[in-house]
Amino acid sequence: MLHNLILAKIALSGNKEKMSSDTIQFKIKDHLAIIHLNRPDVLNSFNREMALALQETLQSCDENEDIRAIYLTGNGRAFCAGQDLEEVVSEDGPDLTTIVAEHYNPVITQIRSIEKPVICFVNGVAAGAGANIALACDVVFASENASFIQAFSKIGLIPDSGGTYTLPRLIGWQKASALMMLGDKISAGEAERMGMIYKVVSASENGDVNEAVASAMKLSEMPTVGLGLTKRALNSSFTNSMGEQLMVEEKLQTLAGSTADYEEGVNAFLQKRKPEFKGR
Ligand code: T3D
Repeated sequence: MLHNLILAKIALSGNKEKMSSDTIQFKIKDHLAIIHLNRPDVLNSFNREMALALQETLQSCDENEDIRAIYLTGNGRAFCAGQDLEEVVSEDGPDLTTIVAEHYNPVITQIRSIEKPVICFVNGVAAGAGANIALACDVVFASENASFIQAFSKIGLIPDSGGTYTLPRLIGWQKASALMMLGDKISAGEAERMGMIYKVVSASENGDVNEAVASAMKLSEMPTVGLGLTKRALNSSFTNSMGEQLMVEEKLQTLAGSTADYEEGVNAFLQKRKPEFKGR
């Protein structure tokens, strides 16, 4: 049973005021944080409130030592349709620079820098910033009826939310370039075949746990420090030479080897029992 439904607290940029927002739903099950984007009527497109609420929620996941993995998905039929285009045309809406600098860049930086696995389940269409937020996550599952659209070119924008960094590294420069320029819709199956996502899974029925949730639960019980250091090593591999990366591995393996979970893992193997990892 999922429990501990908490309305995310959001911090308005530039002041310390906190307010509740129901645009993000945040639950904790054992050691797993479960985050739902919750603006289903507009396909979970991002307005300022939801972007700030997501940042606040991710920050609390980072700070809470009991949380050892994060699962991100959307409510309703979509994962996320990117920027709320009604907001950008409203008179008091944020400008483009603010949207990128204060909404999307911090979210991508958090997803990549939190040293815990972030698992995304793309439950439906993921467009624009919504697609690139999903692709920034550590393990991306998608339901059979999900799809991905680099929708930016259709409205005269360039891909943001780390897309120009992430997508060519996932699927190669040529395919990334074509998808970003043409704005073609890619099915979940095609995304898996291209290496854009990890795996397509069946949508859960009657509340049954699907493979994405099961994998997230499993990751939340694994050696958290080791997984976090794996993420740190992968992050640095994008810009390092082989020699530099070998040095990173040497340093981070030493750190991983000093954890109680490493000791437990080795002992459990030798004693032929199931390990009980504590995330330390
Ligand atoms: O200034 C800036 O824009 C900076 C931001 C940059 C980052 C970005 O993310 S740019 C990309 C923004 N997103 C898009 O361009 C995608 C727009 N949406 C779509 O192309 C389609 O909705 C989808 C392909 C995602 C899904 O199509 P479909 O046919 O399944 O659904 P629909 O009928 O188009 O949408 C359902 C409702 O959601 C509809 O409202 P209604 O008619 O029921 O009242 C639609 O207007 C609303 N909706 C969908 N996407 C957005 C949206 N409302 C506001 N903003 C959206 N992005």
